[in-house]
Amino acid sequence: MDREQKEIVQEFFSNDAENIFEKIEKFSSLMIRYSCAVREIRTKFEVLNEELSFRAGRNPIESISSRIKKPVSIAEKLKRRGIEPTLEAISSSLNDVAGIRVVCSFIDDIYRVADMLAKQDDITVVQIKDYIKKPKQNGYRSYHMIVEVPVFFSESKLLTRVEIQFRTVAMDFWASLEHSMKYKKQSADRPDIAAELKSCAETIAATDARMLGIRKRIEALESEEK
Ligand code: 0O2
Repeated sequence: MDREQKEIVQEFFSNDAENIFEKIEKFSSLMIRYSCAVREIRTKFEVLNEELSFRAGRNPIESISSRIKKPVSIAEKLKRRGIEPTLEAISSSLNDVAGIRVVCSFIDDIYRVADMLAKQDDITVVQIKDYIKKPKQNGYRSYHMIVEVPVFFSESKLLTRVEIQFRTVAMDFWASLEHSMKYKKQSADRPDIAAELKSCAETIAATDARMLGIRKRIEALESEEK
């Protein structure tokens, strides 16, 4: 944590020194709520994957990972947006405190699995950003969905937001490397490097489309043989 980050977290927790323990307890309790929401959604994907792989003989989901945003990243994001850093602001203004990444085999698996989740009656879809149909300027592709899921505690039911990022293995490969290079070096923003990265993203998207085409041809041949 650098000095500026330390100051942001200090501002978040200790403006009112008398209440610091109460604040920390409330913050921890909010984070428990997010981690329970993540568990609920992960289980839903695991169930879908098990069922779909039994029916189709292949796994539509390659891997699922999750994270809870670190306190310093939460405080930084609120500050960046000019929002007073309060507990209320975390749950009302941030959609990505709880995050899940679902890596699928093929592009059509993304839409199928996302749609199956969206149709579950305890899930409310709050927002969709389809960076597959409309990639970001730098070439980033992924399907983002913000959902609300109820988390049942001993005396309350709390609707909690989770950000889900759906990607193919290929999109994930590009995004992970792009993120690590951008994170480490300012020079990753140079126009020539940005253009090369974008070109890689396009090659990857074309390969994703060809792989889907190959799978469909194999499926068609297999159903002709039956
Ligand atoms: P981290 O460390 O991944 O959590 P919103 O949250 O909807 O209010 P935001 O943050 O602009 O606004 O949302 P958006 O566009 O849906 O993107 C959120 C996340 O998508 C990012 O989280 C990244 O994980 C991923 N992402 C978006 N654009 C890119 C990109 O160009 N490259 C890569 N590699 N990932 C991207 P964070 O907040 O950056 O952090």
